[in-house]
Amino acid sequence: MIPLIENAFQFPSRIAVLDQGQHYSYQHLLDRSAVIARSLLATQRDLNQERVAFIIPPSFDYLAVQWGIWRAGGIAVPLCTSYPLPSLEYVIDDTKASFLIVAPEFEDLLSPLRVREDLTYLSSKDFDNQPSSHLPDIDPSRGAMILYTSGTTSLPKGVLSSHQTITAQIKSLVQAWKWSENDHILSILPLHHVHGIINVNSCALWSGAKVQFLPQFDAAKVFDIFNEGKVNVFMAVPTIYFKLIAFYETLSGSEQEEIQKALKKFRFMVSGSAALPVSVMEKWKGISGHTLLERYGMTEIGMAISNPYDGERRPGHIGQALPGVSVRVCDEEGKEVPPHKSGEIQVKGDTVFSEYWGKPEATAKAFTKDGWFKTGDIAIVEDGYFRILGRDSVDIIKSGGYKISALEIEEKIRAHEAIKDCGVVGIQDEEWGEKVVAALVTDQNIDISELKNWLRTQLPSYKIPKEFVFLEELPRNALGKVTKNELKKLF
Ligand code: MLC
Ligand code: AMP
Repeated sequence: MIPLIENAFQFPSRIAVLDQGQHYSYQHLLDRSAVIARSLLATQRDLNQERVAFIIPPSFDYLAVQWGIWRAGGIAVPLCTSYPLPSLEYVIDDTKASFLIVAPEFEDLLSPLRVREDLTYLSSKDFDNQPSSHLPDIDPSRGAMILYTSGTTSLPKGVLSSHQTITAQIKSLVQAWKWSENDHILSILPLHHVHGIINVNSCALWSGAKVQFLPQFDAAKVFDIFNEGKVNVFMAVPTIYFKLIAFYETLSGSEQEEIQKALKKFRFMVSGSAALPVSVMEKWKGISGHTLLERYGMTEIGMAISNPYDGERRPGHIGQALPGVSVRVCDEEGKEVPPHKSGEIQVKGDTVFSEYWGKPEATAKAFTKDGWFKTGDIAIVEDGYFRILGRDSVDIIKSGGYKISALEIEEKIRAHEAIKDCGVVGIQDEEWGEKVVAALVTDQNIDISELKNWLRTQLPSYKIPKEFVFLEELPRNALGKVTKNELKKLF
């Protein structure tokens, strides 16, 4: 039994999704996902946790495929729609996916994979009615989804979560944030990460609420939809609020007034995935009348800490542990520290992932002996509110809500024939939170725009450094390690 899908049978006639002007009921989603599940199964009784990779823009089709994979007993592997082919192939190979489902707009990009014999290539529009047959009974402890996250290793790791884990993540948020069937959320975030998948879509669908899609963020379109007066819940990363504010400030007085009126009617608005600058929080309050609810999470744990729905939402703080989640702060020896002392956030509970896919050593290293997940985020508790102070690694960069590994980018840049060495760091930036920048060592004349174009064939564009400096050599300490804090000062 997959709790999220079982739940949907309670409200078949309610509208689940609004997409490109079309309305889809929960029954429609259940029917379409059953068609997809039966097509995937063909002659098998159960996909038995085979991995099914799919590349589909945020849409009704995305949800129907995600649910279809689950109902067939597969593990869903959503692919990032802005990845170039090598990054997509890495995920497909690492998960050893046996199916790849491709939306029409990605056919050209993915067509080189059609010839692969280890991969059944399917078009997302090709599923048709199969003779009705029983769908497998799925034990919730089975694997449900693998999401890729960058870390302190150069290659991204797959985070495996079970249906049980996903259910616990959803239930915790539905309770804490008082979701109901009267809610209507705008879904604008990419759907290969927990923020969009769990917090936005899955919480809404669990509650019998409505999900309205806007497949690509666009500030003008977001405000147009808000002005229609139907959306009452919004969740985004700080960069999106920054961009919305910047656009709002270009509008005329009457346009601003219309937006203000629409926003005041919202039930609540959330910011997360990166630190919310107090200035953004205050400006947004001035526009919308809402104090953004800031919360903290991670691909491996879903959401762990949140400012209260009803109580004080404290600027610069992330709040308290969410229902069903245990959180502690530990020093370097692994000993829990008292309030007002900083340490690493560690998390335990049913909301925590199962394993890094195919990486038992990395999984073991990520947990303490007594089963707490080590987030690598450093925090302090002040008057009952957690406040993030930083991270234990300079090689992890958060830009516009995306986690980026400096090591992955360095490795790609070093593969360029003209580059002898390079160092990548994240520097503070108002818009992006952190901005990716690179120091290059070369004895040739390099055209930066050519280098960037070459990198675009290797990496998604959001990982490409936005600034470069040239150095004779990288700053290193006595042990020969690049001193990244010195590098940051150069930008
Ligand atoms: C886009 N660009 C970025 C970027 N996004 N650069 C750095 N960081 C980013 N995040 C660059 C593109 O490469 C492009 O560069 C230019 O900006 C315009 O691209 P775009 O696609 O038109 O940008 P836009 O649509 O404005 O995207 C910005 C954004 C997007 C903020 C909407 O980045 C986004 O959706 N971020 C959300 C990520 C997310 O969901 N994270 C949750 C992770 S889960 P060029 O050079 O080509 O012009 C998690 C756990 C938790 O963190 O707690 O939630
Ligand atoms: P990801 O691996 O993409 O899931 O990103 C998770 C990371 O995002 C966390 O480990 C934090 O570093 C960061 N993060 C998420 N929410 C917040 C927040 N509210 N404030 C600061 N950092 C956050």
